[in-house]
Amino acid sequence: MKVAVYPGSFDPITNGHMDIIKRASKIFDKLIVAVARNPNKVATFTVAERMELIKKAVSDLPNVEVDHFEGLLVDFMRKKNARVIIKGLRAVSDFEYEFQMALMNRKLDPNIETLFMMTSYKYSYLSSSVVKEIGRLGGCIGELVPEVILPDIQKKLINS
Ligand code: COD
Repeated sequence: MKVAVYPGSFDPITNGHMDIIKRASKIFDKLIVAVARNPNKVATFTVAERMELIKKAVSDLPNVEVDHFEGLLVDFMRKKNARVIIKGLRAVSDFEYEFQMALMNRKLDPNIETLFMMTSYKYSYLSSSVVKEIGRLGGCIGELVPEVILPDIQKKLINS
């Protein structure tokens, strides 16, 4: 069984993330969306909230699982018996950081490969930070996040 892991902060999940999830889930038998808990980074949504939002958004994708991890991604990969990390690339600016992480993860575990998927053109400008900024200022984020979780995200952002 080919298992891949799509790790990220997902604070919160956007339509850009969803596009990668949908496309990767067609290639692998199982895709695990892994929410990173980073104690050094202040997140807007708790890990539990981020997982809940993703679960709602992927409810129609039967081979997609939602999980979380703390610590090294390669340790989580081994625990899940997965060898492939999926990453999304939006622009050249993503490349340097992702390239460094891919090489470092392979150094930590030579059995692990990182596969990059190019963003769809219409999501190339989209990030969780942009969603949070627009949402907090009362702007329309309807086309930026999955419809099914739009009210949850709007409510949290207005109150944060
Ligand atoms: N279109 C396509 N892809 C997108 C889009 C979009 N619009 N928006 C984001 N993405 C991609 C990102 O490029 C990334 O691949 C993924 O989606 C998740 O994005 P974010 O922003 O939610 O998450 P990040 O980039 O903050 O996640 C970083 C990790 C948590 C994956 C990383 O820090 C990590 O692996 N941490 C664990 C600790 C560890 O093992 N460190 C050693 C690494 S060398």
